[in-house]
Order: sequence, then structure tokens, then C-alpha cells
Amino acid sequence: MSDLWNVDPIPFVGKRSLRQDLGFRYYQPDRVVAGKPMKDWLRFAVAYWHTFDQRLVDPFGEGTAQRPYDKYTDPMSLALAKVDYAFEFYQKLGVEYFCFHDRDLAPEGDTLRETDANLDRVIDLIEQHQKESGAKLLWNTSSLFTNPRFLAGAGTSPFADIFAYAGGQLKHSLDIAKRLGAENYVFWGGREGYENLWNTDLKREQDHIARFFQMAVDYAKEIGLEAQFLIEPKPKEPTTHQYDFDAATTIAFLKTYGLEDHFKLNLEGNHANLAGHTYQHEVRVARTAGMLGSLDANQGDKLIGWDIDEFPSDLYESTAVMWEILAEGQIGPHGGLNFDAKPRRTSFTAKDLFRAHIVGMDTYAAGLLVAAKMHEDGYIEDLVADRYSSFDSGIGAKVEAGETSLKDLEDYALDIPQSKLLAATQSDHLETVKATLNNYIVETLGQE
Ligand code: XUL
Ligand code: CO
Repeated sequence: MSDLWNVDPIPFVGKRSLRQDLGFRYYQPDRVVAGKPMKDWLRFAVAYWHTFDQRLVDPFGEGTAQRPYDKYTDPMSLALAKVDYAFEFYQKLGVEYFCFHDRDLAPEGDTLRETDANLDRVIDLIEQHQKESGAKLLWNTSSLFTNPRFLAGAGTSPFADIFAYAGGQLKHSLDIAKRLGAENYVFWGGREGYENLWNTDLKREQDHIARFFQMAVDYAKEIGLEAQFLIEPKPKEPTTHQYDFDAATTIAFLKTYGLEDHFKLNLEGNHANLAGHTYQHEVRVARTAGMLGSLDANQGDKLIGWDIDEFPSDLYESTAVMWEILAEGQIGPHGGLNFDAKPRRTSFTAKDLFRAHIVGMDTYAAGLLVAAKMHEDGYIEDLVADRYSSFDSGIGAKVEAGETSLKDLEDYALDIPQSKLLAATQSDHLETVKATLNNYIVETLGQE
């Protein structure tokens, strides 16, 4: 293997030391957990935009990132060189999947035709690397939000030429998805929302983006693209109000426009938090609707109100998410766990990119181990079954079977004394449940 990064392949080191560095403590790709190898439960992916393009800028300062390909100054040479670095990175980390936006890969030209030509040169190289390394495309997407032309959206832009341009750009991205064998195709509507309602025709914008999605469905059918389409909800940032606010809003939108059979959801931890939800909540809502597609694994910060895309390190959250995934049997029909995350501005070295992915991968591998132990014991299953058991027989069973009217309920309830009603409620001992979750985390990982 080449050594562009000056880093050895990342080994499993297990419990060797509490002071972890360039090694995994929990992630062992081929270790079987709950009937499947860890790598098949987790299907980790590296996000091109954060890992290879991100300069670690913030609104107050320039980028701090130091990358081994910084020596390339010509944009096209840099774009091509980065692909070599990317594929070595996947192999050294032991990650089988990657994700990208079209504009992560190559500089734009003046026209879409010129831009497509630049992009296709890079896609040729990616295709060659895929053949050599076996790395797979979890998903690709179109950046319909970075260029100034998309200042008021793409599929919801009030300007027809911009809508048309976005459609042309999307078509080329779908062709790339087909060519590279993408397992999914993601739509994140960065600027598909509005700043102010006084100048916005909300109905017309939603009709337009539904039409945009329908054209994507039609074109995929035409070219025989089998990638699962995914919408990634986010409530705000960059626009103040985004149409794909959260999982529930996005599911309602898809059902309103009859698109629900063609799309599932790609859910991101930090986006969930911005919508006022936990990551687990978003995964559960999608599961319940049969629409869980894939995960963008990252985490937010309680103290910061925007999307910080931090690498996941919270074991409580990864346990909750992996509990849902184990209950579901998979992340999604073709889903994976994409690190839509970046190191902090102060972790600016190339090796920090490896360290950041290691903590993310280990956090989810640990979450998988804990959640598997919880499912094995049936702890949550038992407590939930018990909590709803009054619906298993008697009046509850009749309600569930659709055999009751309000009149029946009145007849049943009219003379029950308050003491008997209170006796029908039960404490859920929530504090004990939380303590037990802590015990599962500490004990399961302690035995590793
Ligand atoms: C932005 C975000 C995107 C999408 C892909 O918050 O999550 O990177 O994942 O466009
Ligand atoms: Co994302």
C-alpha cells in the first residue's frame, strides 16, 4: 500500500492502554455481534466534503487544516491528487464506503457542460480506484446550495432558470450514481426553505420541489438506477425555515405528494438536536413509518445552537441509535453510517483526521455491543410490553381491534371510582430505567 498519509493501517489494539491513540478499542470489522459481523451492522462511510475538503473554517477565522495535499495549487491537479489520498485513507482506516457531493470533487467551469467535464475527469479516477480497492459508494448527492446561483434555493428557487440548471445538475449526478454503483442517492435541501414568508409562495415552492423529486424518480427509472433515494431532514441553517424540518415533516411531505414509495430518510444526529429531538427519536419516527434509509453520524453540543458536525463520542447516544438499528435488523435496506463530521478547528493535523474517525467508529461499535446485550436480555422489550399490557385483554384489546365506540367507552367508564382508576396507573420507575442503561454501558464495555 502507498503511504501518502505517513500513517500505518489502523490496528485493533483492544484494551492495551487507557490512553487511546491510533488504534481501535472496540471496532473489529469481522467480529460477529447479534448474528452479523460488526462491519455489516455499521457499514461506515467517509464523507468527502468534511474529511478531504474541509479547511476547518468558522465564521470568525480562516481554515487551520494542514493536509498532505496542500502542495497542489492548481485546482484540477488538487482535485485529482485528492482522490489518491482519499482511497488510501479508506483503506488505512478499514472503511468500505464513501460519500460525496458533486462539487466536493472538482472545480466548476463557466457552464454546466464545462463543470460536468471537470467532474467526469475525477469520476474516471474514482471509478479506477473503486475497481482496485473494492471501496463502494454509499451515496452521492448534488450540491445545490454552495454556488451563489442557489442563493434562494434550487428546487424551490423562485427563478425558473435556476430550477432548470439544478435539474440538469441533478441529472448528471444520477448518471454518476449509476456509473459508480451508488447504493443510495441523497437529497439534502440546503436552501430549500425560506427566510421570510412575506415574499414567499410556500405552496408553489413545495409543488416545485415535489416536481423536482418526481423528475428524479422518472429519470432513475429511465436509466435503470437502483439506488435508494433518501431525503435528509434539517430544520434550519442555512435557511431559517426548511421544508424538510424533521423526519415527521418530511414523511408528511412525501405522502402529500405521493412520493413515499420512492424515498426513505437519511437521519443526522446534529440535525435531530436542532429540531428539538434526540437522534433516537428521529430514527424511531422513520422506523415506525417504514422509512429508515441511512444515517449521518455526528453529534451536536448542548451549549451551541448550530450545526457543529462533531465526530460522535457520546456512548449513550450511540447505544440508543444502535438499539433502534438492532430492533430494525439493519440501518436501512442499503443504509450505512456516514461520518458527516469534522475534527475541531484546534485538531488541525492530518493524523487528527484518523483519530477523529477512530473515536466515531469505536463509539458506534461500543454502542452496538451494549445495545446487543440489552436486546439479548430483552430488558427494554419486557418493560415496554409490561407498560402496555392492559391493551392485551379486556377493554384495551377491544379498542385495538376497532370494536369500540365512544358510547361503549362511556358505558365502561361511567361508574369506575377514582381509586380504581388510579390503581390502573403504574409508576414507570424512569430513574431506575436510566440507572439500568448506565449499568449496561459500564458493565458491557467493562467486560470487553
Ligand atoms: C448539512 C449536511 C449535508 C448533507 C449532504 O448539514 O448534513 O452535508 O449530509 O448534503
Ligand atoms: Co448530513
